[in-house]
Amino acid sequence: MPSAVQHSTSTQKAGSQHSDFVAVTEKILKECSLLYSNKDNGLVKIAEQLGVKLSAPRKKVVILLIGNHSAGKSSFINWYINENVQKTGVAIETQGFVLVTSGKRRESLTGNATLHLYPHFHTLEKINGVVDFLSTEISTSKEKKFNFITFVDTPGLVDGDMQYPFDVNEAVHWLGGVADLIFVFFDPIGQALCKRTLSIVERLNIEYADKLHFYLTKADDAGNEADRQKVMMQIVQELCKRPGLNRTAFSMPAIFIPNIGKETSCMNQIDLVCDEIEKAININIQNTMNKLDRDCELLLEEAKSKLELNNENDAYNSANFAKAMCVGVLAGGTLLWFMSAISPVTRNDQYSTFLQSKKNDQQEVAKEYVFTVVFTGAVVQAVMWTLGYKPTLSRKEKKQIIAAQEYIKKTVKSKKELLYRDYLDLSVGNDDL
Ligand SMILES: Nc1nc2c(ncn2[C@@H]2O[C@H](COP(=O)(O)OP(=O)(O)O)[C@@H](O)[C@H]2O)c(=O)[nH]1
Ligand SMILES: [Mg+2]
Repeated sequence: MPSAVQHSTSTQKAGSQHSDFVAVTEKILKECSLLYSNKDNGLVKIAEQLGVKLSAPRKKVVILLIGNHSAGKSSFINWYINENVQKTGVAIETQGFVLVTSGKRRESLTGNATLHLYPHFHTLEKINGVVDFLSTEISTSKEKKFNFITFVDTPGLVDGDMQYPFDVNEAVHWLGGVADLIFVFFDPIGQALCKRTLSIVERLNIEYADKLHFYLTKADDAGNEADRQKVMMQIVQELCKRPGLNRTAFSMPAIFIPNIGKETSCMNQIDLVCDEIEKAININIQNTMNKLDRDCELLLEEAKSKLELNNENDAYNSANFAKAMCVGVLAGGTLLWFMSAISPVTRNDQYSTFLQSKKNDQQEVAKEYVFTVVFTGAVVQAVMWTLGYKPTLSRKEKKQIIAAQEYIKKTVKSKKELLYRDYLDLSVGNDDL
């Protein structure tokens, strides 16, 4: 086959693999999310009924970009989504935190709107003043795997007199906790060894080492291969001086934005960044399905123990009721006997008087019976109160729990199996399953 034809066939194949990946991933994440958030019988609602706290899985992978001012963070985002949503330049352009995510139409959201879009970002409010410097850029871009990503662009980090209107170190650290990936960008000409960047990275490395990935950016500006190696060695040496950063190996692919940079013979390893993102998206899908699995088990377990407890409480209450009835009937019987013993009805010596005032006595008897019934009821209540009454589910609640159990066992679990098959089919192929 001529090489041009071969090339176009392989490009077509890669293109169709990409659209398959996007379609299947979108379907899995959307359906999983619906299983949680469905207003009528979503898992979040079922969990509420069972008194369990459950949150829907996150659909998008959060990627935090940090680094010195002018390291190329915003340019990377613009390149990835092929749209200039973020300002770039040598001046300090990004002053606050900007979330860049995909959506139906191009829009910019303020800090408070951002917190509504990302409820799990709410505790960021604890850091004074950050929300005023938080915003979201929604882009309609369908480039690469942008559909499944939220980038978090951060203010360029600098040392010295620069005053941030909030505790920037604290805010970056907090965002590191929420992020799935943290990309640290070092550029060869800028202040690659900015102390603020190093101390933030050191702190992040202690808790989130596995999320951290280091890149030498603007590699086209780093001179020839030997210069580039020298810059990289300098950065690594500086990183290793920090006790919290003493790793045995530092991987630091060298990247540059195609078309922005100078002509260079150096290799661009920007594809490795995209691979890392794709890996995180795959992990996110698997985590989402595993979470669905675990949450189903958790809810079934909770429903089962709620019904079991209800049966136990029912049995306990019934046994106590039987006991209370015995005591009540005995007490009531005794009272009736006692009242009868002194009543003119049974007293022979008063028999004639009884006949004379029959009507009055009938009323007396009726009163005695009513009193006995009330007394028996009171004794039953008192005994029940002494023995204790355990709360039980109403018929409606019980029915709801049984319906939820059925729904999870039949509908949710079988849907999850189908989604798993779709996912494996995508990665392994139908024939190998
Ligand atoms: N030569 C070169 N310049 C770049 C590259 N990436 C970004 N820049 C330039 O570096 C400057 C700062 O980039 P920017 O993305 O604003 O950095 P940020 O402060 O980290 O967001 C801009 O003028 C960009 O055009 C690159 O890969 N190569
Ligand atoms: Mg920027």
